[in-house]
Amino acid sequence: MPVIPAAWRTRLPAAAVALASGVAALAGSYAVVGGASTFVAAPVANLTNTLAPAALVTFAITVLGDLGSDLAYASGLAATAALLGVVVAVGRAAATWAERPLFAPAAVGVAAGVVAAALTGAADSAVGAAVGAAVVATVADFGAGTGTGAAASPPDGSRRALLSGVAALAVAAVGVGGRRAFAPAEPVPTRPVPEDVAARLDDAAAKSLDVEGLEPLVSDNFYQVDIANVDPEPSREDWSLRIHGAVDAETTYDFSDVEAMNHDHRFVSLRCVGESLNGRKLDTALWTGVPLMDLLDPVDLQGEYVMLRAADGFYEEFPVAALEDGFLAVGMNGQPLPRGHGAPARALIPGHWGEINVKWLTEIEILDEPATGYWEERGWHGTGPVNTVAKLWATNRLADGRIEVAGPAYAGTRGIRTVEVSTDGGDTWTEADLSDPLPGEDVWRQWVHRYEATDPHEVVVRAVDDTGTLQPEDEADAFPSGPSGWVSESIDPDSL
Ligand SMILES: Nc1nc2c(c(=O)[nH]1)N[C@H]1C(S)=C(S)[C@@H](COP(=O)(O)O)O[C@H]1N2
Ligand SMILES: [Mo]
Repeated sequence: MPVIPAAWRTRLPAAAVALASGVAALAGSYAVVGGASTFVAAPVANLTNTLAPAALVTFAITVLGDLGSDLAYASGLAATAALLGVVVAVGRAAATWAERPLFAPAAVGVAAGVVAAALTGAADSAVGAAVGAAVVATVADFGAGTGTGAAASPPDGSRRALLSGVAALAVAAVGVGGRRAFAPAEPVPTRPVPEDVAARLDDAAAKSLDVEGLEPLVSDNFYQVDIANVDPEPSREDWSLRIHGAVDAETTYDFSDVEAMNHDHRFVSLRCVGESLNGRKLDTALWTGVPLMDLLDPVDLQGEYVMLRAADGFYEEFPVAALEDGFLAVGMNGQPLPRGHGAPARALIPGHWGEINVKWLTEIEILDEPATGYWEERGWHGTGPVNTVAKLWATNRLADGRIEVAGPAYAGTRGIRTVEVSTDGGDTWTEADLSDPLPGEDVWRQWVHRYEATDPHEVVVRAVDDTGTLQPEDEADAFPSGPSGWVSESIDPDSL
């Protein structure tokens, strides 16, 4: 058996008590504010994301996918619990040093509360953290019947550690469980959909191909990609958009300025450069907002480049020309823009990879020289136009015995001209049927192909964009410039 040094043996239980109090502080904050940006773990978790080495982040995105984001958040939570544990230990040490052991739980609570307040700037979140930490400290001290703090002897120490662990679990169960049960994660404001929006959504529903398992033309589950584990939530009242840099007249708009302008509705698809070739980070919505040029014309742009900045600390740079057809979206599918998609306002830059469609937009800075965006600093090249892709998302056996394959196809502002399908591994090709186009310059279409087959075979699919260019066959991973190649799938008719 490995020998644990005596000094460690006495300190380990104290560290366990501190960590348990840290976990309880986390749970206490969550009980009060939930997944809001004032949750005590939010600033720490978001900072660890930003500081993580580029190679690790790329691995998490391209290999782990959603599990990667979950692990990132889990490590952010752990880092916050550890930080609060250290703070709590300092609070307890202060009580011990002042020879006031009975005050230790209060000192622990105050220490956790002060740090939570400093991290989040929110009193309610801080009180939750303070109460959580103090409860565990109280149980550990008085439950173990010692109250002698960090100097407790090993047997007492182990009992205290055990008690505090149980108490932390109880606080976590009550805090997180209670929150989940009584306050739904994010109440979705459902407003009546305006008639002109409803008519467009009906049109999209009617044009969606009737294929089992294929998402409709307006996505019912729009993907989300965030640098933050906990998204910001600037209110409409607090939000403003500052346009500055190489401009003649620096200007700041607030939300009522935007609301007073003429609104448009646009079908726009978004695709993430970090997705896999046949992945699901490609979706379409009907967005409501104002053309960016309505905001930018009075400002008189002088530079060649632009940096968009956001409330979560995200920033992306690209040539100013791409702003010309850009859009500031404040609504999505007839509802106010949801928090996860950038409320109250996000940029939509037609035909470009998702990453420059900056959410929670707060600043447009015009630059004379090129600069480097958040993802480009981490090695990605995702500020340009999207690659053309045809995806295979649905494979069905029809009642008449035929096989049906279908999916979306997208080529940004180049548009989709045709989609070709091969059912013999790429030797011969047939044109697929396409959904009727939705109005819009930057929107996907759906394709479907139905055929007869009895033997196992390989289906390959490829799109031709509306300039007549065939989707390139060369295979490339998502990193750094987006996935490339033709989607293919082995199909065994007997197993359908
Ligand atoms: N402020 C901000 N904007 C952002 C991001 C972000 O993390 N923060 N992610 C970008 C990326 S990588 C993509 S693919 C799109 C995704 O938009 P969605 O989450 O609405 O689907 O938003 C982009 N805009
Ligand atoms: Mo992305």
